[in-house]
Amino acid sequence: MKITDARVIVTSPSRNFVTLKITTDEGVTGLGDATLNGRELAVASYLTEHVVPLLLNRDPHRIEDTWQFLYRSAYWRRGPVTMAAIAAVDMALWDIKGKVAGLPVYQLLGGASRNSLRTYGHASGRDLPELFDSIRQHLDEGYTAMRVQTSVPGLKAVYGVAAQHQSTGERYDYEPAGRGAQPAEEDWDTAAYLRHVPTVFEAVRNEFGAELPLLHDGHHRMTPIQAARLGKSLEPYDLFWLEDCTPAENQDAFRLVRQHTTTPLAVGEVFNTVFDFQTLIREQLIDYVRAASTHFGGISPLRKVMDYAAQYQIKSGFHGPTDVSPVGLAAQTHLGLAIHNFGIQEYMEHSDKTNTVFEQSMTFTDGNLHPGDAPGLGVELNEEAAASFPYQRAYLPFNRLADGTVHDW
Ligand code: EZ4
Ligand code: CO
Repeated sequence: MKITDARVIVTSPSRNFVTLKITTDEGVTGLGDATLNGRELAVASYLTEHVVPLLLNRDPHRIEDTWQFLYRSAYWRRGPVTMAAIAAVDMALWDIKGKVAGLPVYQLLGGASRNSLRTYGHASGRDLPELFDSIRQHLDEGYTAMRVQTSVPGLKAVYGVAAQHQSTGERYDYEPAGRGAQPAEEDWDTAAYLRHVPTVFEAVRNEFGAELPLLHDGHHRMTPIQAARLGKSLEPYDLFWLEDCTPAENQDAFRLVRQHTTTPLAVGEVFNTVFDFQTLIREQLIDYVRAASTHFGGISPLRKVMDYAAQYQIKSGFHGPTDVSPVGLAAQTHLGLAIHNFGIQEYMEHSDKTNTVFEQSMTFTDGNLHPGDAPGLGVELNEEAAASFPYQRAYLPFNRLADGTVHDW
């Protein structure tokens, strides 16, 4: 079998997606997700200009060999653009292998280790009544675990609050990137945040009881000692995890956090390779791996990092925002079903427009995802629909402190 065609399709149904479509001489097609929020065209160009010419005439069955070839022959390794491009190739080849075998990809990864994947939804509110309504709405939709984000008194716009208006005036929905020529500027005050968050979780526990698993995302905004303090102050409310409490470019930072708190820690949505997790896993500084198949080089390396994590009783909590396309979400849903150390799957439902472009076999029932039993990944691209939603420039917001200093967003 040979690869005879590979094409990049950029489409923007509600938000931008970059998809690689590989075709073989036998007419089998495979899809891969290369979406990098706010930098989509860089990955599209990396693929079109430098990767697609290398794929032609290769054997699509040689997934590991192709991955190693693209990773090592570039000489300059890693980075989000390169790894999103390699991820798309990896996923598309798994998709093809599944279709040729007549099996869903999870069967090729060892078969199902569970019936379906528990997900968590995204509850948020500008104040407690709005947050409680959001939690109730998610419970009604079947979710059995919930990420909780709220506004902070004194701040105009805070990450993750669906009903809060962006400075551009648009609804600040789950997808934080705003279409336009410039990123939206938001404000931030860590001291105000640290004072406010524990009061929110106390109120949520009082209203909803002890059993509902609650998660929270710190979105890389704290220093290590601030993160340690937040973890400690949230201990009475028994979080499922505290995510991205501090940036992890310096993995050593997590030692300090870990010394101070038993709140479980999750990190890794912006990581590209296993090396980003090396110290964190070996020293058991985290509890959940947040990588996304799309930004981590695909299914193959994500499988490897999960096998490494398994030795330390660390579980998966793969990144599942809307900027992971239905193809990327399917890829990690197949993997999550197969691995033993699955933890939870983030699920941010895609828009109706997105679901018309990406036709999916995946099901969402009682808060649980299943990738379906269609051969391959179970996602097909409706190219006609995709073409009707051309790319639109969009950027993630950025933060400034009160004195004008740029702060982590
Ligand atoms: O803000 O993927 O846990 N989820 C997140 C995401 C990120 C977006 C950025 O594009 O932190 O919602
Ligand atoms: Co996050």
